[in-house]
Amino acid sequence: MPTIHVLNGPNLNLLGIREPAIYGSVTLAAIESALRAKAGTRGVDLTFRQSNHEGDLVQWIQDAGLAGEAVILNAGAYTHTSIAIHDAIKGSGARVVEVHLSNVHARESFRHHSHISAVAAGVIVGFGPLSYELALEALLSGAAQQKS
Ligand code: CA2
Repeated sequence: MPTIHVLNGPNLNLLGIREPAIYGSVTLAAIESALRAKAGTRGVDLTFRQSNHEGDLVQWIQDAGLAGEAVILNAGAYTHTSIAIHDAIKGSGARVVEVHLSNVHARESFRHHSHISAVAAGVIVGFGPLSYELALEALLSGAAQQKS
């Protein structure tokens, strides 16, 4: 059974608990459940993880890429700062779909640039929890083929 890794960056553990006006009231655990249900019907094994530490994300991306397994990545604020995550995607050849809950382009200018987009197969922003499901659909459909 193919494995897809869903990786979540800093502060996403607060989803549904704080700032509902921006990020909504759905928790990360609820996003995981919905995604697992969808993946289960499509014969895909999911890992779903969150970390507030950049190095964890770098390691998980490397592991997935070197194993030839795809990644759905919401790197949180590291999206806008992390050359290490960019390098991990590029260096391991990970096939990554970048996702964001909010429309980062309609927010502060420091959220407009992503270090991940240039090495991602595609980017889905602004659809709340549905962003993750659209990313899964893109990977399952074969649309997200491009590797970094
Ligand atoms: O929209 C997204 O998915 C983001 O990746 C979320 C990040 C933000 O830094 C990116 O620019 C866009 C922030 C995640 C923090 O999530 C929170 C949730 C509830 C309360 C506080 C933070």
